[in-house]
This record gives sequence, C-alpha cells and structure tokens, in this order.
Amino acid sequence: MKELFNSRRRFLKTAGIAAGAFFLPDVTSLTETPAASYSHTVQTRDGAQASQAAATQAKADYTLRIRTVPIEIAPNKIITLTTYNDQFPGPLLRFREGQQVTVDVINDTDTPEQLHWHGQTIPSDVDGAAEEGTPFIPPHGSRRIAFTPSPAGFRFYHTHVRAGSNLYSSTYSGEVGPVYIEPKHEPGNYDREVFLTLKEFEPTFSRGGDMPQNFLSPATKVTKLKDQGESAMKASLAKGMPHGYEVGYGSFTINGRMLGHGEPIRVKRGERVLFHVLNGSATEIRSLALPGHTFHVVAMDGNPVPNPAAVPVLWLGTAERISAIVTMNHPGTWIMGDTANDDRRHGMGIVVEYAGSKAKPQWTPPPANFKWNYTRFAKPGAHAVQPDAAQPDETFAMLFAKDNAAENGFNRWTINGLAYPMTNAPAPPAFHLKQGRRYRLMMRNASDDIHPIHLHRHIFELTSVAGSATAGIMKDVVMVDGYQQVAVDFVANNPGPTLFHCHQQLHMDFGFMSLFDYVS
Ligand SMILES: [Cu+2]
Repeated sequence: MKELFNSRRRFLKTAGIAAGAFFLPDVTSLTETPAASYSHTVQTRDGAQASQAAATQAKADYTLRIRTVPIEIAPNKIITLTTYNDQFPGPLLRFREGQQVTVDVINDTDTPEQLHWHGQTIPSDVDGAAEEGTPFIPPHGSRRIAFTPSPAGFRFYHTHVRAGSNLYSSTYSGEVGPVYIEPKHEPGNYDREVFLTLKEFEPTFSRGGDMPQNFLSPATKVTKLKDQGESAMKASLAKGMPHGYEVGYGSFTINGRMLGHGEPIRVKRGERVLFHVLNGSATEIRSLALPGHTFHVVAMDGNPVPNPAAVPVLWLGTAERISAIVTMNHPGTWIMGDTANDDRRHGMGIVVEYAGSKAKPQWTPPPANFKWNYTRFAKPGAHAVQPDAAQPDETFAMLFAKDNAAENGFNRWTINGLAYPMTNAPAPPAFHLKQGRRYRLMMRNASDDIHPIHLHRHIFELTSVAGSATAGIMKDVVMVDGYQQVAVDFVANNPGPTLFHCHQQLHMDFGFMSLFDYVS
C-alpha cells in the first residue's frame, strides 16, 4: 500500500506539467490561518492594493487569480483566454474532506466574476452563483472565502457569469479547473491517477440547427413531448424564422493542448491507471475512447457507482465527470480521443504511449453500436418496481421547452412556461423546499436537444431514465435526451437559495434556469 501511494505521488509530481501544473497548498499558512480571517472580503478598485491587503492578513490556503493571458494550445497556436493562475486548465486543487479551506479569489479583469464550486454541498454565499446571493468578486478586487469541502470525490470549479451573446465571456473562455476532495479513506486499487479536462476554444455562432446525436439509451421517446416540440418548431419556421443560434468551435483540447502537441500519457504494461475525466465545455457533449482498451467506470460526477462496469466509450454531457480505471494491457502508441472524427482531427485527443513503443499514434474507432446508458452502473435489481428507492415526499413536474429564435435570434428556453429573466435582476424562487424532505424532479423535455441538467449544492439520485426505473446513481448533472423523461430524487439537506439549470451555456443564459428556496 505504501509503495502504491508513493508511485502515485511521484506520478502526480512528474505529470504536473502535462495534466495542468500542480497547485500545492501552503502547509505553513494552513496551520497558521486564524479563525478571524473566515469569510473576510477585500474589495478595492485597485488589484495591487487588494492583493496587498490580502497579504497583510494571514495567507489563504489557496489563491486563484483570474486574468486574461495568451495560452499556447499547440506550437504557434496562441489564443487569448481568461484563466485561473495564467494556465489552462486551472490548477488542480486537492482538498481534504471535512477540513476547512480558505481561498483568495483575485479578479484582475474589468468585469465582475463568480467562482462556482461545482458538485459541492456548501453554503449559498460561497457556492458561486449571484442568483443564490453569492457576492460578486468585483473587477480589480478580490474576495476571501472559507468553506468545508464536501463530499469527497472529483469536483470542479468554473466561472458562473452570464455570457449571453458574448463568446469571450464565461465558460466559453478558460475559467475551468479540477478539484479532488480526498476521502477520509482512499480505496486506491490503482497505480496512477490522471486528470483530463476536455475543452473547445475559438467559438463562433452558426444557425443551421444542431446535428442530432443518438448515443443515449434507452431511446424511448414520449410521443406527446415529440408532438409538442415538433409542432412548435414547425409553426416558428412557417413564420419565416430561421433556426436559433448554435455555437461551434475552431480548436479542441485535452488539458489545454491539441492532439499531438502535449506531453503523451506514458504508461507501462500491466499498470492500472485511474482517469478522472471532466467535460469542461461551455456547450458540447463529448465522447472518449482508447483503442484496444476498456474503461472500468467507478464513479460518475465524483460519486462511486453501485455497479462499476466496463465500457468501450465514455460519454459526458457538459460539466459531467467520469472516473474510470484502464488496465494497460495493449502495448503500442494510441490516440485516446473523441469518437467524432472532425473534432478529434481538430485536437480533441491525447496520446497514450507504452514504455518502449516507437509506433506512430494509432486511432481505431470503437464499436459503432455502443450506446451510453446510465442505468448500466445502477444498483442491480432496482429496475422493476424500485423497492429500494424511497418514495419522495413531493414531486415537482418540470416541462422544458424551446421557443425557436425568439430572443433576438437566440432560442428562448422555458421551464413550465417560464424563462429565467435575462437581466441581472433577481428572480423569485419558483420551487419551495422544506428541510429534510425528499423531492422528485420529474423532468420532461419537449425539445429535440439533449440537456445536461445541473442542481447546485445537492447530490441527486437517478430514479427513472426514459421510462426505466433505476436506483443508486448519485450525480449533480444528468443528460435529459430529446423528447424524453428523466426523474431524479434528492433530500433537501442544505438550506439556502439553490440554482437549477441546464449547463449548456447558451441554454442557461437564455432562460433555462430556475431558483429553489427553503421555506419553513
Ligand atoms: Cu440545455
């Protein structure tokens, strides 16, 4: 066990450059930080002053500086990105479950910022969403936050401001970074750990309509939803409306480098590598395959799955994470990449190189008939009548719909007929929670798009996917396929305003958002 731990640490150190430079907590300041610095806020107009003011107090455990810098994603291919600490992805932050951390977030840009701790169950004032009441980090100012990381597992952090039609803003740029919260007990049946952040850059608008994707299973559609969505679209096109804007990308990266232009992942035969894969995209769904190998999925969105299973391809909606072990038993030099040829050829891949292999990187497509089905990783036997799933105390019915091109050429998205205001004015909460009760969100998608739906500050359990009952899969994002129905349950155990939204930036910015609150 000790040796395993050592080899893992060594790898983490040497892989630091390839996997996004490492960020080590300052252990001295960690023990010296007085309780008085808790939640202290520094807000000045001058960035230098702000950092100086922060420095005069005890140093924070971590500092994240938001700044716009040139980033090289391939030789002679330099793009301008707003980043955390001048790198993409942002530094990997390793927290320990239950041990409080302080973080200074310094904003060197001209616009207010929000830093969201995705997948953590922390208070609303530090969660990082203005809609929940988290204060903005002012332009050229900073904010010190303190929170107790939870739960253990693979989380991430990203900006949470509205981009609207500005493709230089929010998650279209470079403000994404991984978080790993070390559990109190690490199972650790692997030799190495590799973090991968998948991200596209150079976004542009198009309006030809999006390409349909049919990788999800079960594929059962709800006729009523289909009829509703198709008749709404037909009526809009008949009025002479074009399709609403979609976003496409010019370059594709894993850990900030285009395929062939980063350090390869160097492996040895027989090694078991634990990959933590993050889809850091603003809008895209991603796939990932490694020719000749299978992924043994052990966790989704950082939470262990009840039934770990091997698959040839991973599929991740925007903001989803998958942790999967690959046994390196197929020597050679391989391209681990997206199954979409065009995206892979434009950079969405990374080379996996066995020790001693002199071959050129090879790609072979995975089985074409493979479908992604969340319930494959569920508690076995929970399908028929779900005897194990506790019945909810209350069910919220949610209907998702699209008004084609209704918002200056952008699609307007509604939940139960309501679009979240596209101003910065606070909206009244639409759903009310009582602490301790178990809720079911019955989500019905009357559009043909796949929506990666996210709930802040809570972890939910999948209870039904396209008509199949299921149990035991704990997540914070779930893809709801076109004209399908998905149910998730959660316990209201974290009082405070809570945001619910589609994680597709273009959808959330144009109405696809709702606020929950706690009432007594
Ligand atoms: Cu969406």
